[in-house]
Amino acid sequence: MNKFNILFIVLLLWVTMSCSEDEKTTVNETMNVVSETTFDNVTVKIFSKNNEFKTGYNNIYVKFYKNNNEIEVNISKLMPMMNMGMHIHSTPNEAYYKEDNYVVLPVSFVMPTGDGTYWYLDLAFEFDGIEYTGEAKFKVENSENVKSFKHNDVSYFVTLVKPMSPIVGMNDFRILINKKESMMSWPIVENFSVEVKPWMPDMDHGSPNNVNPIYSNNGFYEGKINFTMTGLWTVTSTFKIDTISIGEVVHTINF
Ligand SMILES: [Cu+2]
Repeated sequence: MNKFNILFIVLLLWVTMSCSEDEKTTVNETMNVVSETTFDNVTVKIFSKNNEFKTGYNNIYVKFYKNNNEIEVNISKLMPMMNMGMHIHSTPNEAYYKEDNYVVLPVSFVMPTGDGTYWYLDLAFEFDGIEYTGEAKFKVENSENVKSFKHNDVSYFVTLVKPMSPIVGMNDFRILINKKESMMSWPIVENFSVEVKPWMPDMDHGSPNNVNPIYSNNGFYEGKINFTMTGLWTVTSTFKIDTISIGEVVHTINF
């Protein structure tokens, strides 16, 4: 083997090793502690992969600690709730699951934390034969990602899930639709047909080749939107049941 070959192999090994190291540390590097609450002697830490939670689709990551050591608890309740002073309400959420030692709870926050209000996880869990219950509070900032409309006195919430990092050209378009049945019940909506229309209000033009979202699963509808240039776009989604329009929402995307 000549010198050149050895150099090449060393270089290849170095590149491979640094890549796999990057992959391993990505989760920790981007995970931020959003809040920390202690229930007697157990601490609940809430994490986000972004700097903060925003209205719209988020994963809430949760870990439990005793004496600074991670512990595994038996959860019997993990519900995202908002306390608005006069009343409390929940928000659209999926079942929680475990991933990389985190308990992961996908939610769509329908409103931001405001004056005299707060978001919290309503928690009940057991560790070492002791039952713990309480509230783990956290903050939700405002965003443009959740819009709502009313039809027959029922409110529908439409969460923009994709694109979160829009590009010039074709973008995956993904929305989540929930119906507010009560303060605690936000079921998914499966029976809408959706028409999507991107528009650049400052320039008075739309774009060609958009693909209307169709229902996929778990309340998500998937389509494509074409942003032909950067700038401020409105994306109007019109909802129909049996070809009859029942409402629309407008999401604003600026990039
Ligand atoms: Cu609220």
